[in-house]
Amino acid sequence: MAAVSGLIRVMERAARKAGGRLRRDFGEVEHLQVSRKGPADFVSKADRASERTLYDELLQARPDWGFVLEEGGIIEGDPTKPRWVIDPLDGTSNFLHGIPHFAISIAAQEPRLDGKGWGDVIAGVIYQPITDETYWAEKTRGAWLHDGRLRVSSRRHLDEALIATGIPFAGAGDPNEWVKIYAEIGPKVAGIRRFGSASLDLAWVAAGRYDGFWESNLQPWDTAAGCLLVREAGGFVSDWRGRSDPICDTQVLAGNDALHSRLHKLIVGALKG
Ligand code: 2AM
Ligand code: CA
Repeated sequence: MAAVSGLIRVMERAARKAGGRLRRDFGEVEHLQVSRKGPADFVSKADRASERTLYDELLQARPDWGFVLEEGGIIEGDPTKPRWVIDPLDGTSNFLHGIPHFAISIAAQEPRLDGKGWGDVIAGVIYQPITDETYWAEKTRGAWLHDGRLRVSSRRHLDEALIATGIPFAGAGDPNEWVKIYAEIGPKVAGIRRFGSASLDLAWVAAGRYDGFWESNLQPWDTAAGCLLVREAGGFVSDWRGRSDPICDTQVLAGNDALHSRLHKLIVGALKG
């Protein structure tokens, strides 16, 4: 049974409050699909309202901590204290199209001991409002779905592995790089999935649903909580060169030890030629 810390309680309370609002707004989106203007404005309002709720709740709980917000940018706090790294609506395109697969991602990142920049992510919460699932992790204390401990999958062979990815979209990312990597990995694995919410992709790797995940060109708020979840669930996260930063955002490769290493070799091979 997980002993939930005060920090996780604060994060989960904020996520649930913002998530309840997103759930209600998602119900409205379906009605707006057929309107001429479409639901885009409404969705960006829902996104900003979620961020505002998270900001207000977390500021009240930890008044001197700073923020890295997807919408609002960086808000400096006490540099000796951790800061929040927040995606108020991860999977915006899904939300916009009435597809119930999106999440709120909140991470707490501590300053480096030498005072030069930011260090480890010490806690992460990924909340999926539609299923009411809270994935959470704390550094050295494991990864959890509610009070159930998470472990990455134990599959070791590519031909039985289900791998998630993110495909470059709307001018973001390098489609040629993705195609090269896909050409190496796709034919060797049991399946590829692209569900459009990087934080949930990582949470599902931590939960052993996916056996691995790769995507490039992500942002810190997409990956900060999810990387901690995968690591605390016994998995590995690195970039294409095998470097394992606290927040892997520009390139993310995640999986258990065996599959991380196999996928890493395939990516290196794919990009060599
Ligand atoms: P967002 O919803 O917070 O913008 C996966 O590819 C990541 O890219 C998602 O976590 C998503 O985060 C972001 N993204 C932005 N636009 C996207 C799009 N059109 N399709 C898929 N992902 C998108
Ligand atoms: Ca996102």
